[in-house]
Amino acid sequence: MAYQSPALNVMIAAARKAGRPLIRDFGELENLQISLKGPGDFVTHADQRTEKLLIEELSKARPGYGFVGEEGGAIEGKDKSHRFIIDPIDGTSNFLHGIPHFAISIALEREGQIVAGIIFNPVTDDLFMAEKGHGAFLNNKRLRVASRKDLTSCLFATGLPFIGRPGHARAMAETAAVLGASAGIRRFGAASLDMAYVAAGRFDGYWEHGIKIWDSAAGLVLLREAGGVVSDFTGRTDGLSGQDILCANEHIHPQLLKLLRGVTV
Ligand code: LIP
Repeated sequence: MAYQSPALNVMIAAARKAGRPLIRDFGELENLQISLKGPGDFVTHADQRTEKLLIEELSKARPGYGFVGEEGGAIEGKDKSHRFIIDPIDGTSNFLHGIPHFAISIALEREGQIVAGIIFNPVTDDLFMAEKGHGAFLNNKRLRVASRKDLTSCLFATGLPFIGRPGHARAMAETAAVLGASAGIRRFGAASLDMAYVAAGRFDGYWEHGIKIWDSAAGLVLLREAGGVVSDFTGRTDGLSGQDILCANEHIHPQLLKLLRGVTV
């Protein structure tokens, strides 16, 4: 049974509450795909409304905590030692295209350290949760990273830049290097779920450049509590900005790091 502190319970309750209207919106999208205006504005609205709802719910239970969110940026709280890091819809493009692979991601930071995180896909009802020192869970089932030691049998996830984002040549070169050394790569489109899937042993590792702290914060604690190693591309595991992420089990992490650092563009 998962250990759930009062703080984690508050985060779970907020995500479940915000998840219900999000499922309705996701259903509505089917009609909007064919409308002239298209679903873009609708999704922006769903994103903003979900973040607002999460902030309202979390503030009721933890008044004074600060926030940093994808939509609203940073909100200073009276309590300077705590803040929630929120992504209302991680995997927005999937949501927009009617692909049920997106998540509400909430992390709790205490004195600059991520101490708890949840990643919730409201469509599949998958709830990943972790609290520092108390393990990682998926719907109450304890999670552990995969135990593979050989790169050639590993399945990896990554994120790729799209139009308007830098790093296309590097992404192609890194992808080629990993394709030539592993059992394959998936690009599922939601960084938080990619990290959760590594924690669950579904993927053997994941890497991406240039994401944001709200994409990765909950995944950081989940990965570590599942026995994984998370670093940036210098190999640093502490004080991560959450923007350049490489994670895997302790055997695969150094091999993947070496492979990706060897890529030149
Ligand atoms: C997205 C990620 C995705 C990544 C994109 C983007 P959003 O987050 O989860 O995997 O490749 O760069 O950051 O914008 O849907 O919250």
